[in-house]
Amino acid sequence: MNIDQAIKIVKEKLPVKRFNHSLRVAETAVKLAEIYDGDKDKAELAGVLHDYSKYDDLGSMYQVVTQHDLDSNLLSYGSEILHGPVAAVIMKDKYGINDDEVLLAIKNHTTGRAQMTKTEKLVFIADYIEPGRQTPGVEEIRDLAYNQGSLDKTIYEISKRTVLYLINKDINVYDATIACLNYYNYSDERVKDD
Ligand code: DGI
Ligand code: FE
Ligand code: FE
Repeated sequence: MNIDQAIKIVKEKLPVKRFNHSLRVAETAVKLAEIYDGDKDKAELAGVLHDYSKYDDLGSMYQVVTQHDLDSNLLSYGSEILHGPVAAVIMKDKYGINDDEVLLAIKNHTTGRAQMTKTEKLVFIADYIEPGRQTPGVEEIRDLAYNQGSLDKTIYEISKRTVLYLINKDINVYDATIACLNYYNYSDERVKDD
């Protein structure tokens, strides 16, 4: 699928605010790809498509999880966690996207995970810092991403904030979210392999 087709299906599927968010995530991911020597085309495509399933009906999402043998723990969560994994399946099966980096970036954009590919990192960060986001403290994360030269540090700081937010609200934290937090913890002394 080329970028124009991607924009078209997302525009037809999502409300205008969410469509505009998707375009801003794509633009931000491309900017980050320029800074961090990533693949701009993959970052852009995954950015445009990442929230494709954001408002899918929950029953159909659970069906995708079961029929495609996705992590059964997903069945304990709502659309917040499901929309990435479900969109990745739809992009592969219905729209024929075969690029694993693009599919993984869509799949894991909400939670992150340990050992992300470059494109996953770019989209994960772009989703948090795109210019429409007004989360308290987001400026600090933008500064890290644009000026401090470390994708991994940026990921850790996003993960940390997300986990603290969830715990404070007594919301369950999904396994991949915790795995991401631990893996990118730069205070931890394990040698990272990427
Ligand atoms: O889809 P977006 O709104 O653009 O952003 P997103 O896909 O990053 O979703 C953010 C939401 O996902 C936010 O409300 C926090 C929630 N979230 C992230 N990690 C977890 C989580 N929710 C639960 N229950 N568990 C998690 O581990
Ligand atoms: Fe999302
Ligand atoms: Fe998003």
